[in-house]
Amino acid sequence: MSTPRQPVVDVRLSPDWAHASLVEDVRRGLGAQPRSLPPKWLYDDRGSQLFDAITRLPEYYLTNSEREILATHAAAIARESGATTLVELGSGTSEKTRLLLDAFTATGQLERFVPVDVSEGTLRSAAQQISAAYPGVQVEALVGDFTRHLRHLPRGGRRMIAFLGSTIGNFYVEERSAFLGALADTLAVGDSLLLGTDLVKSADRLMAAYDDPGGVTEEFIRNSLVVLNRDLGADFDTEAFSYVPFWDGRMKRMDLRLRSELPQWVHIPGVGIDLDLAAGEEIRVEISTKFRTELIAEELLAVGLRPARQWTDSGSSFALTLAIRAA
Ligand code: SAH
Ligand code: AVI
Repeated sequence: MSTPRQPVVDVRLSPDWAHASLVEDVRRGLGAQPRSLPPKWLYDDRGSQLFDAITRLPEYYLTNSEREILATHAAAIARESGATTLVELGSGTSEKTRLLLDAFTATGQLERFVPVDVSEGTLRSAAQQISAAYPGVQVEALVGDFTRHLRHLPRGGRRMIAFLGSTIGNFYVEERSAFLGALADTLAVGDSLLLGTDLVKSADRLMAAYDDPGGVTEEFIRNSLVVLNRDLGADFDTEAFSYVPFWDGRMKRMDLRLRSELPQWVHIPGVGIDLDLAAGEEIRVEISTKFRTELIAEELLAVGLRPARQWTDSGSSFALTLAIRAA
């Protein structure tokens, strides 16, 4: 009987590096107008748990729609990618990814799974569980920032990078094209990208998905201030903020903000800045862009990734695109 292999965990996000990066992001984002925060700081342990709870909300259709596509087409994805290494960026719990792992192991082609995430606790626990469930697959987890650490992805074999959940929608448009370009540079000719994207739909349905009656999404967004209070010694009065989600039809994105209902002086000693927030002033915590299928194909082609297949779920809510790195 063979002993199950232990996951290898490569930590590129040392506590010092992560802290310096948080300080820099907060200085740049909160110091500017309009004030904003990058979404990667939403995923401390509590934030990761809250996101997991969001994926189970009946209004948050994204996860189930993508799961339906994976359940239907995972075998075709395994076949057409021909990948022997599956990389997953922003993998979180890798729960839906099991559908891919099942299909890739059924063909006998999969040698290695490389989940990548900033949220170390969630990643370590997912890596353990996947190692135990797929003993024939070497799990090489990477604790890192996918905007900074792509060069640390293991090389060799035919690779497919999965970027699921429409996490690409959380980038601003210029960050998105830079990121897709960096992904294309990382891939060898014939390697592939599997990209999950949420599609444009009615404002009512989108608002319901991002403003659930139980307030889970609100708590997830508000948790960004809890992170700043804890990690930077800030003194945000988190209860003095209200949650303001809205659909920006021009930019085709949900815009998720926190509005200070009172004038507040906020000290952020870890960054060495003070914020003078007026009553009604807003901080943009996250955007979530929604796509048209043609736009996705255009953006991929522009960086040398040739869309080979595109699938949607039965409700046409969500798309998965398999693109191959062209010569
Ligand atoms: N792929 C999962 C999780 C999506 S939530 C799904 O489809 O359900 C977004 C995930 O990306 C979180 O686990 C978060 O920790 C991770 N993440 C966000 N920004 C990141 C970054 N810059 N680098 C690496 N991981 C990041
Ligand atoms: C991870 N990301 C794709 C989610 C989204 O839908 O944009 C994060 C999220 N924010 C609020 N709810 C879910």
